[in-house]
Amino acid sequence: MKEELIKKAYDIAVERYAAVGVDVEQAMEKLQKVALSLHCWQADDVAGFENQGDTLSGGIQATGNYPGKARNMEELRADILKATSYIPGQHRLNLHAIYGDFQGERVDRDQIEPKHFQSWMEWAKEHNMKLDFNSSSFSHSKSGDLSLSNPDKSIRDFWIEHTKRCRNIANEMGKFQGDPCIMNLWVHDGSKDQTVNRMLYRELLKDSLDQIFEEKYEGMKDCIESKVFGIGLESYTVGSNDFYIGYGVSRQKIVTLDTGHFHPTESVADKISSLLLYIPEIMLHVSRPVRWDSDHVTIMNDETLELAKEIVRCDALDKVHIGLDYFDASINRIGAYVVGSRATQKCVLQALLEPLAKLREYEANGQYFERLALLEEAKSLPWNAVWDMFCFKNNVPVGELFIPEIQQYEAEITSKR
Ligand code: RNT
Ligand code: ZN
Repeated sequence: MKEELIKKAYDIAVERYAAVGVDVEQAMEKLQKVALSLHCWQADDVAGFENQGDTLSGGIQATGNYPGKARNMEELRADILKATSYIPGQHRLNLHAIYGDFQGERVDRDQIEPKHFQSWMEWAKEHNMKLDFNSSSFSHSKSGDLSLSNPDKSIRDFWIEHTKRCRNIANEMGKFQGDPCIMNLWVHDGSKDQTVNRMLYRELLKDSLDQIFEEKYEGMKDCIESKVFGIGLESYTVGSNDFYIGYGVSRQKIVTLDTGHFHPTESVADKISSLLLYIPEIMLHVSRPVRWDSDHVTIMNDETLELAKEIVRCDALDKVHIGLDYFDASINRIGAYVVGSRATQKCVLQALLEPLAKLREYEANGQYFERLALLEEAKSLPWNAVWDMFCFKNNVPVGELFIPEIQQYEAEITSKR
């Protein structure tokens, strides 16, 4: 797109927004500081590098078999760099424990060490990226239906050891990068059919978590993620929303809200303000559930917009970490990263451009027609001109211009895999 056109449209947008009391420059500055935590697992359909047969278990599933997925660490890193070159701003990378640099060695989950992630730390530093981390309870011979809540002590201890080691690795990452590594803990534990032992498994999970969190670290922050149900575990989830809210509040842990992990009509946006009154920070897994926790690519839909608006309305951009979590294996995977990341950023930008002062004035005066009218008009204010300028300033393709570039990378690289 012509530079002149981008500037013209931007200048008009600045004026339109100024008329409703919004400072566009300031909104752009704030957006520049929002680092998304990009999930590494979109690049290879959550396979990882353990080379153990790669069957995805733990109630999650990547559907589709679009050609070109990353088959090893070099390809995964190249694809992620390619994706980030089309996403404006500086972002983080979220690794799972199964993505260690194991050098072809079989390293079991209760044996992983910081050294298996050393090359990641160096690579991330070289590319000016900070790392986040996740323990991995799925896709393993000991995953079964229950990991941290397993009544079999040897299995439970195995996963406790794994998760403790993950916290240590996350701590080393945080120290290395001079910025806390956020470590997410999600376990699939649950039951396909009715259980008569809901309490038992939850007691065990609570006890496992207490053991895992005993060690205090400066370089990392813990977050815990609930879910409604997993595939094959439909009747009961040990780590439910209530379970983790209770745990998070009582232990002051970060709660992770995955937008695919609630009942379809439940508003995740509504949860931000309540949670922030009781816990210090929130981690988000922004996703797109289609009828279930399907992990479709995030788009700029009402749910994501509302979520972004709530963060800004709560003035909580520094307390809410925005991570992505989806894995669509049916389309170009690099394209999936770019579309989902840019959609999330567009939502944050629109939230930052909301004429909040005026809206709050109306609300305080009981002027509800005026509030509704301005909310409606704000939807069509020229935020897209600001977005184009943001992309332009960040040296990434403006508008749909990243499509041919991803097509070219596909023709030259990923289609040949
Ligand atoms: C699963 C959770 C979890 C995973 C990743 C791979 O339902 O959302 O966050 O998607 O850890
Ligand atoms: Zn998630």
